[in-house]
Amino acid sequence: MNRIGLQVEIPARQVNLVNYDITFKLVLFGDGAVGKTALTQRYLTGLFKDDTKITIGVEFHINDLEIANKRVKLQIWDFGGEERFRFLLPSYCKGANGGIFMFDVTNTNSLHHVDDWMDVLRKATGNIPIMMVGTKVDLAHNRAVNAKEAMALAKSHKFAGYAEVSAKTGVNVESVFETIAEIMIKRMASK
Ligand code: G3D
Ligand code: MG
Repeated sequence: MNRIGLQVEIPARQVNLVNYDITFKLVLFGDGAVGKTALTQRYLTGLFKDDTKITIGVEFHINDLEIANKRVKLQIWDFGGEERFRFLLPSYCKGANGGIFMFDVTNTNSLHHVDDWMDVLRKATGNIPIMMVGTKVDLAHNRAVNAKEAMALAKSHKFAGYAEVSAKTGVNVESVFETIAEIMIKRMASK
């Protein structure tokens, strides 16, 4: 087979891989059991599995989306929030373009640990855009954090935005990832 024949045979998928306009690394973080893995799975598969296994160390996933006429390859890094994995956090954050701090609206402590998480994050990443996301809003009867309080904290920590989601019902799941992707694009354009 001649050279030209070989070129014609390159599979379309492989060609597409080099065509992505932008790749963003997005890190998810927050206490164990706030729902990072469930949110990621809901976003990627449209399903809520109530038997997510504890995340050991870090898992990462890729999703392709189109925002503002740009093709974005979103790398979603899902961090195991348990204490014994914390030593991994600075290297996990390396090269991140954006982040989502997640807490569980039925668990006040998970919100109040925001300072611990952000201290490490800011040291490791500088001034990347980070959204604050309250999870499990389907559990309205168990709600312990109100939106006003969360929003005030989000403002005082200079988060790029605040949203409330449920991986169970799917509410706001897609829009959170699209919003942070848009913010990352804007941030990139302003540099
Ligand atoms: P983590 O990855 O942050 O550690 P997980 O958290 O995604 O593993 O979720 C921890 C638990 O919370 C799981 O329950 C999961 O099903 C539940 N959960 C996650 N998101 C939601 C949600 O939006 N609504 C409700 N009702 N539950 C949620 P188990 O029982 O497996 O520990
Ligand atoms: Mg997990």
